[in-house]
Amino acid sequence: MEKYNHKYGAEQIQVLEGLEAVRKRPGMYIGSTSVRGLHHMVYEIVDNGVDEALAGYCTEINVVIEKGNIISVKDNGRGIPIEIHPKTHISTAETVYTVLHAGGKFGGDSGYKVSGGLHGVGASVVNALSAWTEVTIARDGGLFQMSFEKGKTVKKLEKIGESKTTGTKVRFLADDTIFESLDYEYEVLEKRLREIAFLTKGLKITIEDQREETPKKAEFCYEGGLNSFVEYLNKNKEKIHPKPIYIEKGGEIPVEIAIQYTTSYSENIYTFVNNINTIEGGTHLEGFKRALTKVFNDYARSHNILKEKDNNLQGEDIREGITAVVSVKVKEPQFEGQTKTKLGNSEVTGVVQSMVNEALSTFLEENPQVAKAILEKCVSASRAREAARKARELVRKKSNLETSTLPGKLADCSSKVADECEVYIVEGDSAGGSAKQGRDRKFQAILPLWGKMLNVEKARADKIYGNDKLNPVIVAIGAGIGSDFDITKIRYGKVIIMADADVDGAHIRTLLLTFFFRYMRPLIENGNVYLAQPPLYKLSKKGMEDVYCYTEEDLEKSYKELAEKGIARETLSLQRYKGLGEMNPEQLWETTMNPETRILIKVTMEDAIKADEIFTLLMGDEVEPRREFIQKNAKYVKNLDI
Ligand code: 0R9
Repeated sequence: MEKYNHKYGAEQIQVLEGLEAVRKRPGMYIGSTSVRGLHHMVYEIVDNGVDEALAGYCTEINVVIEKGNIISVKDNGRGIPIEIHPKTHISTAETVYTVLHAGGKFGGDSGYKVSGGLHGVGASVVNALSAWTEVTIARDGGLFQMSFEKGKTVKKLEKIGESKTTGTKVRFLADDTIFESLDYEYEVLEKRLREIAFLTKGLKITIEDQREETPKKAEFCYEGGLNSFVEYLNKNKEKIHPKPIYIEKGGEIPVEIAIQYTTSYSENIYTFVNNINTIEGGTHLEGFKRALTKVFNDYARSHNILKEKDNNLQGEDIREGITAVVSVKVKEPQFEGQTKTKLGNSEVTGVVQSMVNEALSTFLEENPQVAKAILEKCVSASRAREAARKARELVRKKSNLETSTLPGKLADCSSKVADECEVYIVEGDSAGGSAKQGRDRKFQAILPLWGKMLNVEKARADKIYGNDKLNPVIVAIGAGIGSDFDITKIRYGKVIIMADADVDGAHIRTLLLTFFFRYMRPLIENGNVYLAQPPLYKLSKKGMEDVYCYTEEDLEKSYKELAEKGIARETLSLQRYKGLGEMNPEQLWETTMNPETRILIKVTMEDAIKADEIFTLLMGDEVEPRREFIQKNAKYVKNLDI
């Protein structure tokens, strides 16, 4: 049996120190040690397989969540090189797994490494943060294996058999002393793998969850690439033209774009850089938007759809109802913004802009039917915008939107320093009453909402300004909506949605999140939107301080902890809260509003996108998918009033 043994040299000692640094500050390398970071461990390994696919050598990647939360990722590429590396004097494969950033540095990246997780840190970080890792390589007719514990080599690469195929398989168990939890969410991994498959035309990706009795499975492979992505995003929407518009260009900065318009009023543009979702946009999005506005205006002018006297269509008119995916590959991407998901490379704007200018104007000339259908929609959006402006002015005059008249239902706080102020948007009048009494009026404002909400899916901005449910929310926040929205004017640093933990509460939450997502998006991007988490249960006993539990697991944990203190389960009385209204003001303060003890969940763009998707499904025009969703989720949506 061939062995790749070697003494540790100076480089190897440095290596161990490097991986020790990763274990000391895991957050710096993997983003966080929450489940989010845990999922990134999987993406890092999958990305290495995707790189091999982009280099043209791998056609399939298989991901398995094995029992005990062990992850296995296998690709059918060339296999990681096994020969002794001239610099480290150990096998290249071991080098990749033990030297920080070695994948790129040691030239194994096919010269053009474009894929990469959020942090692009690679195999050695995953290895450092795993209780154990096992790597099996099929290459040169042999099967080779090596293994590690907490980043340290415990079995050097050795030949364990023969193989007729080639490929790499990595199995690892994330270290539970580093991560808060090892519970992978199948749906989260599935969604990301589907996304990668859309972004990597022709690559087959499978996922299997073996943790349950009946394993969950999915397989993704899209020959249509981004076209399939856009069709998937629009599957429940009414399309304005049958096929997505597809543009692609190679070169130094490859760009791939698919566009399809629907009859909806929202704008859904998803952008990716090296397969990473750039939620905050950036220079590629900027270039895309500029070109879109110019091409449609030029076409409308030259085909007399816009007359000489007419104003140009504005960007937002042209983007109403658009679903688009923009994917670019950049060799040295600069990520900026709060969550480091905004592309900063200035050279990308011009590249995207000129390629869209050219390809889209050619497409419109060659497909006049499609051009006409889209422009009709844009012109109608522009008229609606004009109507909205008038409605807004009317409302402003009526209710002094921009001056001091706040909604009558709002119990405002006394502080005027937005950063320290919070507004609780509370479902129902009775909960609103308790919240008003229980709050700290210095910095907490309460806005009760009641009755049936407006369906924002079916309304344009003009209807929203005049709406008696949403108008108080807009006025209380004080920063306008849509393209008028000005984050510097917000009156509260925290906008907190407080709704019951039942289906009606979920309905209100979905509605408000969708509204914020569509009309006050910077509020979510800036991290100002929160969900309050009221307790589900109260455990009490004479002489004992009440114990509040926020989840089922929380309740079980509390029972256990109290039992350890000699308080038996049978002696405790359990109250289940059906709604916020059941709590008195003091209880509401203690459990849900006191900054010292409450639990607040910060809403991310991903939450908002999910809410928007559910919303489109529930409120949109397509009946069949809605029926399917309700049937599938019948036990949760029994009381949902739609
Ligand atoms: C299951 C996850 N897959 C991987 O981690 C993986 C890495 C990898 C790879 C190469 C091929 N397949 C891979 N799968 C590879 C091979 C060759 C050149 N470049 C890349 C070759 O045969 O010449 N590697 C990624 C980094 C490295 N290999 C290297 F640094 F070791 F070269």
